[in-house]
Amino acid sequence: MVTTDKEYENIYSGLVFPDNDVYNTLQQATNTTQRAQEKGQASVRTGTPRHCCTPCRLTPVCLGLLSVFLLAAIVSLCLYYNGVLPHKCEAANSSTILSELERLEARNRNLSEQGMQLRREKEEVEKQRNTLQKQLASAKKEMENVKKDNTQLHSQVHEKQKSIDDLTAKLANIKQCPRDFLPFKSSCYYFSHAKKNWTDSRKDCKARRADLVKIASQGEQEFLQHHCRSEYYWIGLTDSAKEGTWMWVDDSRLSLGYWEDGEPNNWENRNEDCVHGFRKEDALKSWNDAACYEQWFYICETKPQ
Ligand SMILES: [Ca+2]
Ligand SMILES: [Ca+2]
Repeated sequence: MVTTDKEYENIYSGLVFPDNDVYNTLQQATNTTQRAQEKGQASVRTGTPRHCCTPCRLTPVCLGLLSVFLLAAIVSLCLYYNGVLPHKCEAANSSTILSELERLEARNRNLSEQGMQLRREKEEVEKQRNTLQKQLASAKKEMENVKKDNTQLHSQVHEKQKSIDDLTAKLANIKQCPRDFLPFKSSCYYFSHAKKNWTDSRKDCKARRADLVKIASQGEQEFLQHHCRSEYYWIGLTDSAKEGTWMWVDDSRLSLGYWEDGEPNNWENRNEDCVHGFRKEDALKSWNDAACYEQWFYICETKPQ
């Protein structure tokens, strides 16, 4: 009897799906073939025609070849999964490690170059810093010298200013008498060259920024006597405000006079209210009261200007 379709289906299913029990299927097929051969021999013995058994003899051959192929496939798969794949994984891991190592080496080289660049920049910055420190030290030294010179200059300026102030003060004290005035001690004196009455004489003195002379000391009296050329000169003394009360032009009252003997006498009640002097030899006895309208020389007095 030939192999049934069900049995071939099992064989092909075992080839297509190796995970099934291939060996069981092959064994069933082998058993079936053996039973078929035994039946075929029986048929020969019983006179069954031979042309019906030719395909039956090819089937075991095919099944044997398939078994060999399957066995080779199974061995290859076992070798692949148990031997080749780990090697491939190790190779892949090694390749990844080498790649990572190369990447790290490249990064290390970059970092080294960056480090060298930073060191060079650091050296350059340190060099610039040292240069700036030297310049700063030089500038500080120069500034100190300038400050020292400035202090000395300030001291010199202060001394010069003090000298100028002293000279200015001295110059302020050195005042001169006006033109045509003669100095004596702290005053200046003008001896007129024209004769005027007492009132006009005083007006002329004021026009010269002065007034009729006030005689306050014996030395002043003697000085005036010396310069009077033996003439009469009006002085700034009068009792026109109150008879007998002699007042100076600065409204101070007479305390010490240098009158001639018998003067002031307001002679014959002629209203002698103004005083002239100096024609006498005795300087300390030269004043006389006279009428103010008389024409005499006059003496003006002022301070240095
Ligand atoms: Ca008088
Ligand atoms: Ca008189």
